[in-house]
Amino acid sequence: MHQFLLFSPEVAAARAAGKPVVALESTIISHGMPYPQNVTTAKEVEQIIRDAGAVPATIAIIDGKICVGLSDQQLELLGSSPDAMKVSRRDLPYALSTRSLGATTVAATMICAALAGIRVFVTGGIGGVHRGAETSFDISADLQELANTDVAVVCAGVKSILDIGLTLEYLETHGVPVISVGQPGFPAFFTRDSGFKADFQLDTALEQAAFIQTKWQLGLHGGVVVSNPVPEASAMPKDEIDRITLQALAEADAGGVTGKAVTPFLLDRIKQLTAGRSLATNIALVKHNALVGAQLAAAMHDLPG
Ligand code: PSU
Ligand code: MN
Repeated sequence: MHQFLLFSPEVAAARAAGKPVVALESTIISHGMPYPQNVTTAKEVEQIIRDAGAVPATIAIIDGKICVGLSDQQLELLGSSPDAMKVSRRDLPYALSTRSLGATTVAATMICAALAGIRVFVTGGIGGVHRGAETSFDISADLQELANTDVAVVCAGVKSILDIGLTLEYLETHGVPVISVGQPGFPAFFTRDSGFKADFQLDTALEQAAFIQTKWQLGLHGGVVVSNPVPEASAMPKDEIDRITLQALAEADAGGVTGKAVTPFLLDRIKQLTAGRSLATNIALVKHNALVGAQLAAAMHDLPG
């Protein structure tokens, strides 16, 4: 086992028993939602995964270790510490060697999940190509990780704070398949329709698992995006989210926000400008993704090698 990995008792037991395990990220806890809803949601999401027959493994950097599976106290610590570091691929060696408290992004969670032998990972939204990337060069490291690391990522698409079309182009260039669940369209996180189609619609966990297994059996390394739209009843009105997104983007621009601060700034402003209503949508979509991810992990587990 890798020297930096530390499994919780629950995840260690699941590994020993050969049960399906689902990875969860922690930046969504520390930077994606306010306290205490972040901690409550994290626990509820874990329970949805257990109820669906898989074992949740929330990943974070604590005391110089990659913790795979967190205790209630560790979830509380992450959710309530304003200075938890947002850790992507670049930041992992720093967070570990300085023993900082680190919340892993999609990219860093994929790296840690792969080290731990976990092949399915559930989140809310992935990072992508930012609007104006042709001058800012702001492209999330999540996309490059999807290009290289063998983990399937269940998400509700990408937020319209990003350039969704360019994000899909980037994924195509790097050979990352984008699957959609239950509809042909690629979802836009708060809304079900981004105006773009996914590459392949695969509605059942068995079909998704067979696709992913085939990719890796071919030696085609890298991730798969499994995009699952927010449930209809929890989606936000498109015109409202479009207006607020433009305002948040203008404020980020005027405030000179750059680098790793851009995404948390935009997420935070959207939360404030929707008076918390976007939080309810965010929670609903993560829970729905947890169910789809647990079913996918179980299906992959049951496939004959
Ligand atoms: N998008 C969301 N919610 C999030 C994030 C992105 O809708 O919480 C977080 C994820 O952890 C993602 C990270 O991996 O932001 C991407 O940050 P950046 O754009 O700096 O790569
Ligand atoms: Mn960025």
